Amino acid sequence: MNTATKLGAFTLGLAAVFGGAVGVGNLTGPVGSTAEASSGGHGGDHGTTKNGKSGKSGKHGADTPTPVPGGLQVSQDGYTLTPATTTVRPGEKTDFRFTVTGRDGKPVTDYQPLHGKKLHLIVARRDLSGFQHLHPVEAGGGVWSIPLTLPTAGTYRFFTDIKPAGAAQQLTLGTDVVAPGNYEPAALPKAEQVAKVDGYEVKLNGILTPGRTSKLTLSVSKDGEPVTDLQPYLEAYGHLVALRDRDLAYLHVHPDGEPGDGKTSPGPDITFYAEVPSTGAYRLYLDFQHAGKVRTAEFTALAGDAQAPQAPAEDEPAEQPVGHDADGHTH
Ligand SMILES: [Cu+2]
Repeated sequence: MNTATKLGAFTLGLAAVFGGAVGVGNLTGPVGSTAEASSGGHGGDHGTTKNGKSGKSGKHGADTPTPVPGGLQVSQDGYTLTPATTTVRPGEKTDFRFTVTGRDGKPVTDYQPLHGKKLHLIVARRDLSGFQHLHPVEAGGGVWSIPLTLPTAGTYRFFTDIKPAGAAQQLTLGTDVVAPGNYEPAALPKAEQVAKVDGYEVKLNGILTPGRTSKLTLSVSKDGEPVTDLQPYLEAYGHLVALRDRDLAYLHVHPDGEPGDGKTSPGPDITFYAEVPSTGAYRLYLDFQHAGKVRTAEFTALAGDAQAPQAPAEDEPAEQPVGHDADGHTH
């Protein structure tokens, strides 16, 4: 069939384009161990974040080897993200289709749901604008389908958060998709602790410290009043994705606590534990649901040397990265 031929061709094309990057990934250490240590999960797998301590490849020289963050590889642990097309016309809605192929080369059809979905698709332009969090549907035979519009020209990064049945851990695979045309890359917005969206104001407290678990608190208010009736969205009061500036390394962190656990309130605060792999700038995207609608608040945050401005006075005294406890989850 045409489709099969097409997919085959794309596999080859992607292999050629991304060969270099994949090679680098392989050189950094056993794929299994790096992936296991990655904190870029969509939440399902707790207990995999013994990050800074887990490296053992010895190929990085004297420094502690750093696990490879999620989203940088199109292929990992034998699973490969294969879009049916890597070009999408800007501004036009298309039926975007892709497969994830497994070790046997066939499309994966059996997934373990993560936060209520078998597959989460995150899209962002490479300048960190145009964030979308989508949930494609299964079109049969392991093919995923989603109506998609890339609003403006540019190169976009597509991430799939998945846990194929039988895979050792969940994976974030990434591929580029181009919307051809001239475009001006947007400058990264400066680091700010308040983001506004749709009449909501979200305040970010906490500091990202590379290699350590950092507590982040996001407080949602509307018209100056704290929002205390956030609605569960995908089994949480908030979902936070962090993308590293320039290479779009991907971290998906989840809140501390979940709806219905008897101790997590529906706002105004949503607490996350995040671990960023390095210093530098990150773009944070918080999805939250209120009054029946999901909105995304975006922040630029600086980790490490280039730290964010001091937290305001009302921040908790021990806002510094809370040492993480034994189970080391990424919530
Ligand atoms: Cu999702």
